[in-house]
Amino acid sequence: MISILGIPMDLGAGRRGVDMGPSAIRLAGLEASLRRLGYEVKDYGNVESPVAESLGGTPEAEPNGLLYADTIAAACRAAYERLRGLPGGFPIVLGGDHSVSMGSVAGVAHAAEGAGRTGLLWIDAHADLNTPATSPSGNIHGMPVAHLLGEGDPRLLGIWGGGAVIRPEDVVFIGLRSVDPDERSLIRERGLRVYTMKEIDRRGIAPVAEEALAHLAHVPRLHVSFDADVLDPSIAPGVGTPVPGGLSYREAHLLMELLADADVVTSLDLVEVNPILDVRNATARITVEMAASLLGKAIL
Ligand code: HAR
Ligand code: MN
Ligand code: MN
Ligand code: MN
Repeated sequence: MISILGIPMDLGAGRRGVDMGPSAIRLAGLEASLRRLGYEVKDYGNVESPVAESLGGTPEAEPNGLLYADTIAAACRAAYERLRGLPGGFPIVLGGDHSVSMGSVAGVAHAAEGAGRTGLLWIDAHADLNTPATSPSGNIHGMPVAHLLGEGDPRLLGIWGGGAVIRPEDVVFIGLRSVDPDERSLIRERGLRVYTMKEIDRRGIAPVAEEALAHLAHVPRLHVSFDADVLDPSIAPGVGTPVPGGLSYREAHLLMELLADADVVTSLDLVEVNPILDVRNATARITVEMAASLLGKAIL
C-alpha cells in the first residue's frame, strides 16, 4: 500500500509557487501510474499550510534571519503526526518546499522506530545543511538536513520533540552542485558522504548509486528525499532555484531504477516542483516518472 500526503507550503522558499506542487504532481498522474505498477494507493490529501498573504504580508526576518519558522514548524508538525499515524506501507510526501522534509523524515523515522534506524538519501542540487546561523538567505528550505541532524532552531527541532532524527553516518547526498561555504564545513566536521555532480560526471551515476547504497547498507529502512532541482533545468524548468549541470533524464532514471533493484527504499519525498515556473507541467510529470521508476520492477 502506498500512502500519499501533500504539504502545500512555499514559506520556506525564496520564490513563491511550490505550494502548488502537490496539485501539479497529482495532476501529472501520480496515483494512476502507481496503480499501473500494481500498487494499492491511498491519497490522504494535504495537511494544512497557511499562505503567506494570510500571515500579514512581507515577513520581518527575525534577528537570527529565519523566515516563517513558527508557521513552518506547525505545518511540519501536522505532517509528522499524520505520518506517524499511518497504518504502514510506503509513504510518499508531496511538497512544497524542501522544509517539509523535516516533517516527513522525522515522521517516517519515528513511525518505524521499532524497525530500526532510517537512513536518508538526499537527492538535490543543494545540501540544505544551513543552520539559522550560517544561512545566506533565511530560507528554511536550505536548512532541513542540519535540523534532522540535530542542529539549529529549537522551534524547528521541536517538530519531533528535539534532538537528532538521523545520524551522520546514515545520510548520503547525491547530485550536489551548489553548496555554501559553511555547509562544506558541516560536511567535513560530520563526515557526511556526498556525491557531487563532479563525481557523477567523472565516474558515472551507476557506480555512484551502488557506492551510496553500500554506504547505507547497515540501515534497515531508507527514506529518499527527491528535490526536483537535482534534475538539469533543461528537463525540469519548474523549480525555484535552478542550477545548471544537473542530472540528465537518463541518469536520474537509472538512479531510480538502481534504487528499485536494491529494494531498500521505504518512503519518498517529491519536493520543490514550482508550477509557476514550469512549462506545461513538465517538471511534475518527470517527477512522477521518477517515482514510478523508483517503485517499479525491472522489465527483465
Ligand atoms: N543554500 C542556499 C540557502 O540556504 C540555497 C538553498 C536551497 N534551495 C533549495 N533547496 N531548493 O534544495 O539559501
Ligand atoms: Mn532541497
Ligand atoms: Mn535544491
Ligand atoms: Mn526504465
